[in-house]
Amino acid sequence: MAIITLYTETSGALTSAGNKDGQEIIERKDDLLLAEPEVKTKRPPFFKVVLLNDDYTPMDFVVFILKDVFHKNHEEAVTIMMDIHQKGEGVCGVFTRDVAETKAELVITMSRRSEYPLQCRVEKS
Ligand code: TYC
Repeated sequence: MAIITLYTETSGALTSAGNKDGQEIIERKDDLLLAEPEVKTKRPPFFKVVLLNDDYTPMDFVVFILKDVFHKNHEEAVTIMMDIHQKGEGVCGVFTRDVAETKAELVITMSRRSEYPLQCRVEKS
């Protein structure tokens, strides 16, 4: 009898198996004589939010954004802002796709409301 094993957890607790006729059998994992199937887990992709330098957005506003949107403390925010100011761009944080996109939108909305041209982009990490 061929048993197709479908592991639902890796802890050695109850697992579910089925025989050829499709009947479900519940066995303990350590009672099975079958080879361990590979359990592949995948990490979610991460995305960087990159802030770009410009000549018009005040430094204080960028520091405010870094604190408010990216939860940096004052020192971190000043360091990141100065880094962007000197190098042209810099990473504010790494997030899952939805979080990165929401933060980037927030940066743009807040900047435009204050009539600053601050730009940012989201890029795969
Ligand atoms: N270059 C700006 C200035 O001199 C400051 C600035 C820093 C602007 C970082 C944007 O992402 C930025 N006022």
